[in-house]
Amino acid sequence: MSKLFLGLDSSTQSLSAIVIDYDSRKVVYEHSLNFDQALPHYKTQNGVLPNADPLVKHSPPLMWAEALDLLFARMKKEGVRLGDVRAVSGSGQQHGSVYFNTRAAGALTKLNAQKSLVENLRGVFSRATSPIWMDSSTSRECGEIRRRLGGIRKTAQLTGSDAFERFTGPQIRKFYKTDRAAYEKTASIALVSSFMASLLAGKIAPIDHGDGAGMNLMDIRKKAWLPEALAATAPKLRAKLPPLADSWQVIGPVSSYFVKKYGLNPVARALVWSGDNPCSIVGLGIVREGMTGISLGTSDTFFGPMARCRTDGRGEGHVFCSPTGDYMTLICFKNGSLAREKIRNTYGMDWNEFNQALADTPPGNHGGILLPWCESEIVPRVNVPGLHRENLGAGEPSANCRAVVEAQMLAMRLHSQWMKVETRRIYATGGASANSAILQVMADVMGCPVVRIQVSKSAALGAALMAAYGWLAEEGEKPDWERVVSVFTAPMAKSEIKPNKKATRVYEKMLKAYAEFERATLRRIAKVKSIATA
Ligand code: XUL
Repeated sequence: MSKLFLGLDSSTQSLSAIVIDYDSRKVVYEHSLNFDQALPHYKTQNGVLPNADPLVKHSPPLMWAEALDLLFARMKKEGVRLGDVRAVSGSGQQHGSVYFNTRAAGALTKLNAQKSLVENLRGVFSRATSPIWMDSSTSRECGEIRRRLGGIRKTAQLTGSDAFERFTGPQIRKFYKTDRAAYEKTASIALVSSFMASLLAGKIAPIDHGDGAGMNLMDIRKKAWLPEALAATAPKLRAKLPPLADSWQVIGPVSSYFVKKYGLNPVARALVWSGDNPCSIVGLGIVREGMTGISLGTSDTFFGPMARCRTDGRGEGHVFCSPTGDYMTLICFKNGSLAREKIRNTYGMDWNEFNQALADTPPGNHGGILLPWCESEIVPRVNVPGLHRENLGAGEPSANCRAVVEAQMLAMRLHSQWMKVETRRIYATGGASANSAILQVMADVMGCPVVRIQVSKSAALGAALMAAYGWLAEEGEKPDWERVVSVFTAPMAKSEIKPNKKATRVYEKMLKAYAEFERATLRRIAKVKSIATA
């Protein structure tokens, strides 16, 4: 019997599945189900319920459960060998929370295969909808929690991140403040990941350390619930939280619901799930300190493992636990493709002309710097959008194209220094990673080689690999992360882009000038703002 492992990914807009055959080292099945299209009766837009308040973003947990039934039904119909699946794990959009009442635990253990999951789950929620990561309605609660914990630096030091609107703790606090009766009726709070794992395991699942770190509730070093954070959030919270667990921990056999209904093997193991970012680093094969992932999308994200826990004193970057047992960072720069496209469009160029502009200008841009904060920026925190130039005129098209890319790469280098990790190889992914001219600037600024990796569904693949790891560990095989992931990720690493040593020396000097200009600009913005509000 082949060793198949199933990885699921419950994301904002869809539920995806990947099945891997561990011995033949192949992905044997891939499928995605879009919530809006497959389940239109929930009336979501891009997976989110419409709301009059633009800051409020909720989704219905029953939609995620119904999607799970639908996806299993499709896999069965399409002849996926579900009986050969040894273990199932999954990935969930981070931070979103599900609120169970006292009936939930009993209902989960007695899931009836004659009924649908939706029918089985009727009456088990103390809150009908789930706030998700796109919700930004909790600024007041963030302030309250941050103050109780001793400020930005301290909050980040204790929980891995400053208090952020989308994080679960501030969301729970808002629920407690605005609907105390429903909060009182809440017996158990789950993340999207642990909610889905609970369905598969037929019991309330633990929250894993990776996703747990995105709550502002977990002691990032001890990997345990942090009493001060719980007290700062809501009363009697400890009793409503499940235990924490390693990301690859086996919960137990899969629920008989999935055995009877879809033909899963009764000995198949249900694992703890994690968040999409922790799962993705496994799916991309980034499992050792020194490997860094950079995703170039609408926003650019920088993520990489850290063997030791360090936190960002400015509270801009996040620290989560990596499924491998190390730590990982996630630093999100909002003005990614957003800014590259804005500058390109300003000068009426297409991508070929943009790349030619990079070729026509020297590394270091003769000292020309552009801070491309076309929209408010997350790292560094900038609330007033604007373009800021030094030694650079707005009438120099080519130099401005180089300046936007150099600034983005210098900002990544500067704002990841707190990690104290030496990047030895960068794994570039996301839409703009197809552009070799941009990757060359990345290699030169970071002073290390860059490889492009194209992994579709990296979170679901990561989950399947975590299922394999957890199953092998339970079998007593002492699996090694690098070996487990290499099978699926190494062949996808295409030709390497090497740094140009001379250019790297130029950027080492330029980093100081960039940092100084950024600091001066932030000071100027703060001053203008304080005069305006005085
Ligand atoms: C991470 C974050 C998002 C979500 C949705 O902090 O908010 O990446 O995990 O993908």
